[in-house]
Amino acid sequence: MEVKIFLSLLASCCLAVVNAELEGSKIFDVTPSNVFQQQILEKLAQSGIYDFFLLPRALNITSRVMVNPKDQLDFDRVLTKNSINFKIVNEDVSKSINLERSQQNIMSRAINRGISFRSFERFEKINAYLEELAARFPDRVKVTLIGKTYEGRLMKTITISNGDKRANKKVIWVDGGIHAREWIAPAAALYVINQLVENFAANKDLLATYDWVVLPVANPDGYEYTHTTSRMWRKTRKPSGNSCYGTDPNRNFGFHWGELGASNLPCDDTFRGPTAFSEPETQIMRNELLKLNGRAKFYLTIHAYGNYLLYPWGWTSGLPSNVADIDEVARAGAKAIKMATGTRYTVGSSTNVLYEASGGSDDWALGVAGIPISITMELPAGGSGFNPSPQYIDPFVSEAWIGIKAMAQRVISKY
Ligand code: 0X9
Ligand code: ZN
Repeated sequence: MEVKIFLSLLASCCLAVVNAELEGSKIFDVTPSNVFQQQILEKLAQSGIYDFFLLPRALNITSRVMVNPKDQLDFDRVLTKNSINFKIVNEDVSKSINLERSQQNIMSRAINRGISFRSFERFEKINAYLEELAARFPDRVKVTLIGKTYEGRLMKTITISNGDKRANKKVIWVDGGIHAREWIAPAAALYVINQLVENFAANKDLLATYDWVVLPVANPDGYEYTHTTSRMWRKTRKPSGNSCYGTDPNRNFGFHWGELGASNLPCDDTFRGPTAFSEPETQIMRNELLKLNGRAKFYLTIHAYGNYLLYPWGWTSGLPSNVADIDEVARAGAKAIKMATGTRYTVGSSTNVLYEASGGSDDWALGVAGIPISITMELPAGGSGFNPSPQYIDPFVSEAWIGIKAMAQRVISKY
């Protein structure tokens, strides 16, 4: 009994810590219907005051933004004054996050061994799962310590093969969790691992001529911070000046670094960092991808959200010379998902279908590492918030896997 009381006190204390800053925050869907309204939304997005989950990108396209209680009056005024269409899709973000946490707690208590796709796993448990697979399937699985994060967490990749030990096989690289709060991304990367290793017989064709290297959590410090302290954190955690923390890893890669769509202000969510590759986490990714030395043919980075299959470039509206090949792979993914579940994905270059954002890992993978097929997969959002609630992890990640398999098959048959 006493233990129960203690546990519930502990839960209420920590929920409050995680969500205090989000109490009363609302999420708005806003849709500009003329150029003037779109410019206003772009200004609001650039102001750094509001947390745009989906940035404004075109007329009649809805963007989603979280607004703190202290800014709501002003925000409301701007929308009303300019007759901008909006809908409040979440009246109090802290309440949905509390709900997510209690569902998380229930599920993770129910499952104490291995990983599950019924709750979002913590970083240590994800690493433990990788090691467990290496111990259970030593012929087909290798775990590599690739470096340490700013806060000292161990970043590990898992290399999955069919056990034939042929050196220098071609490689498919998958990473998830470059952005801390996009919890569904590490879950999807884990599902890729789970299927390739534990469901090997069904997927062995994907491993016949290729090895897969998966980095399930590319920004572990940020990921843990979203679990312990601030659910909507996006960046890494190294102090970056002005008493602000973190760099947006997806603005920190060294290809057209610091150009459009990347902030130079340390407190902004899209801060590009003081220099290209200023962050240990992006350096580690760069080094690993370069070590593959031309073997990697497909770079896939998983994000959330918006149902997009994006490809370079994100720094210009121009297109890479092999755009037809990349587009074909991305469309194969979108088509497979559409046929399986009916979910629609938008396919196109980042700049042309989403927005300009330079310093992304996908642009660097193609532009510098020379990986011919480079794609950012933005998984769907859940409900009114950022991520699906835990009961939807399984359907979301298995749907993503259908698209990933189709893209991989296309790459394997072409290269
Ligand atoms: O803005 C981003 O970094 C990605 N969207 S997200 O909502 N997950 O933050 C899109 C990145 C697309 N790629 C490039 N712009 N290079
Ligand atoms: Zn992202």
